[in-house]
Amino acid sequence: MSLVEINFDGIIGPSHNYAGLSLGNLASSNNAGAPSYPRAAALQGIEKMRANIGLGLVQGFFMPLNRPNQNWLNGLATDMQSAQPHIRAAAFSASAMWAANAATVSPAPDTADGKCHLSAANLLSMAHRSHEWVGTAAQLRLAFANERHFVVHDPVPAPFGDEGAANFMRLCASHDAAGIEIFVYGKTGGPFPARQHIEASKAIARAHRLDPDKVLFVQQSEIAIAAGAFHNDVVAVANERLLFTHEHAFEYPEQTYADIKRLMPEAEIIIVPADRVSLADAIQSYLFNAQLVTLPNGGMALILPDEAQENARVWSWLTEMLEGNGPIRRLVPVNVRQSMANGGGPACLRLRVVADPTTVDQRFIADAHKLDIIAEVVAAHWPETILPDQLGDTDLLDKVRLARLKLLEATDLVALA
Ligand code: SUG
Repeated sequence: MSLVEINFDGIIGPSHNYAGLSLGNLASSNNAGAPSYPRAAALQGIEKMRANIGLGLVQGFFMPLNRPNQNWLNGLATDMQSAQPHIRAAAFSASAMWAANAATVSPAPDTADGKCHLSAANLLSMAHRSHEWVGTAAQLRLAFANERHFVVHDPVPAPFGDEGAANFMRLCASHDAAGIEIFVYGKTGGPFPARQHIEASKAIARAHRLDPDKVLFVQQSEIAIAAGAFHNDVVAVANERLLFTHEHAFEYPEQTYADIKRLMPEAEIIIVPADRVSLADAIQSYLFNAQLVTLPNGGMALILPDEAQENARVWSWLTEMLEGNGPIRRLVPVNVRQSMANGGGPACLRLRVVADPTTVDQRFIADAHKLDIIAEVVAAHWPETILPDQLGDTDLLDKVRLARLKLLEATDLVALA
């Protein structure tokens, strides 16, 4: 059995729109009310998956969830026609596209029972995300149904907020070796909420049966959250023995680096200094919201948003780093602008799972042919554009529901309907 990293991307759903729902996420607030382009958005996501397959990476995907979420509206005793605008927008959001928030994943080499553990995230800090977990958990239970290899957990109970893998990092000699797991929680974020609570992180570490000596709980810096780093993966990313981080990502950086070195002496830490790349530039460009991946022929690549290349200070720091012959050997910019405009970069769109791909339900594993089929459904059925005042429009709601059903049919996943 060979354990490899599989990146599962959330397919961008047909209801993708800009409703300004995420306080503390500057892109979401700044683009509130702008027209969205769901078809272009989903095709951008599919192109990213194609490019990653082209790099030799193993790629999977998750289906969009059923939106609007009438079950959630039922709980609130309303429907799309009569709900208040913010409730309507929350029920309609395509936010499950950001699969990094779907779950926290502890691969088999790290756990006491030798199984890969996945905990669906409750996402309860944001109303529109707090109802994702029901559909997400159902999907995880289908994709990772093989109980010899996987354990899927329900979310941590309220009021302890959990944002999944966006506030989690793993360092290891290689993906298939036991590693250390780093849970990053927030306490305060100035005017913005700290979404990840330490109680949730600790509960997940226990549920996943991690070795307490191989786990760190690290505090996100208040100034990073206040500057718009609503998730830790906006200011830091790890892969194998490398941590790539902004100087101001953590509240106690020196202690954090020392703890990492204590648990894993061979860890390497690349720190981007604030005098070269400010927190504002890091958050605007999403340079850290990159997929830091190991290429099949060795060496790492950063798959980052085009916005990082367009920021002169960010790009000059990155190109200098590349010349320094460090572990990161390639920069691969990708166009995910529709997602970026809601604060979701390349890393937000994917959930990493280290597993033997043959143990995963094959319907969730991508190849070029399946991506062609998915792209055809998107081109035929995803709305071209959604304007903010259209969310109660019954024609649009019907179109969005039908589009998802067509995708479930085309991928043999009608069981998720
Ligand atoms: O939770 N945006 C998402 C972006 C999630 C990014 N994920 C990671 N960093 N891993 C969020 O804030 C905006 C939706 C809107 O405003 O319409 C939104 O939910």
